Amino acid sequence: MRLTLLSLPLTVLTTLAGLLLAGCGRSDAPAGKTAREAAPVTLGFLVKQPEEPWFQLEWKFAEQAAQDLGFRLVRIGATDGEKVLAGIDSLAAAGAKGLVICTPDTRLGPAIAAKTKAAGMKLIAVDDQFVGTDGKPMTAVHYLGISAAKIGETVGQTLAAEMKKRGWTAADTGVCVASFDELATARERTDGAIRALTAAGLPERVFFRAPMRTPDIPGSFDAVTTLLTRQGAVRNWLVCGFNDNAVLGAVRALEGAGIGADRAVAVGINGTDCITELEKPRPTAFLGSMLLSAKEHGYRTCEMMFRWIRDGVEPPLETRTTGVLITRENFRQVLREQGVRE
Ligand code: FCA
Repeated sequence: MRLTLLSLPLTVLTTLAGLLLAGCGRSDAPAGKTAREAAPVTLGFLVKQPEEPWFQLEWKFAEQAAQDLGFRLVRIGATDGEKVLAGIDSLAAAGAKGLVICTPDTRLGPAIAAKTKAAGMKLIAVDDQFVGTDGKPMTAVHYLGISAAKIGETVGQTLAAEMKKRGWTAADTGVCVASFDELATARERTDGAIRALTAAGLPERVFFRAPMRTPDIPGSFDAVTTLLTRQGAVRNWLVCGFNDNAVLGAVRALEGAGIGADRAVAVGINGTDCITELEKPRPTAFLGSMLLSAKEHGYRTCEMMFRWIRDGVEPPLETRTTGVLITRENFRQVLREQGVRE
């Protein structure tokens, strides 16, 4: 259903969203007006990888906010710059007042900021912070993202603890880093993991980077396959990456090289894209993941945007969220508690 909707033109989506919401009660209508009389606010929520469970969950929680607060939500999946700019044009034509966006390319930041400003739309970047023409983060644009370094460090500490538990040593262990350095939040995560593993006593020579060409499972699979053909002498592997897919691609590449759960241990980030992996009856090398809060990223960003538009309450310029480790032992319960799963 969601994918079918994605392929529809934006105007159709907007109409559909309007129809769907028309019947919903709106407890947040301005005083003196019923929900039906008040012109509903339209907000756009654009994501870079609509097929990734993480982004589908952000949308799910954004929709919850739309229902609770009574605004219209237009979901846009935009995998490249052209689609982003076309999406903003369509939103402007639909009279949208705000955009929450995880852009496919953070260097589009200045263009996105200019275009939304010209259309009178407020803007919040989510997950991936915009980068200015000077290569620095655009801190003047409101942003909600994860505490990337801290979360990466927890990944590293978890891997170090597991290595100790298994009695592996620096002499027989390598660290595979499925990296995607062109994205700042990705680089901060893997740098954090490397820092923690270094602090746990691993020397520089045991770290091996596998730079991903694309930020998805095939991108990681290819990069790690190449790494493994070069480093065939390494006995055991610790694996980190910037998100679940980066780590899953690495785990599949290790399996392809005949290295399974007895010789490899991997920890992801997102916690939303690895659920089927954790459900597999036989444990793979994928030990667990840092579960991020899709609700904070999807619901809270929309709530901030809505209050900003309706009540003039400007959100903080920067908000950072945390993560919690899920493993085979606790993932069902934690996912239920966080509203990710029934
Ligand atoms: C980035 C990643 C996503 C998710 C998000 C919080 O956008 O690509 O998978 O980790 O940050």
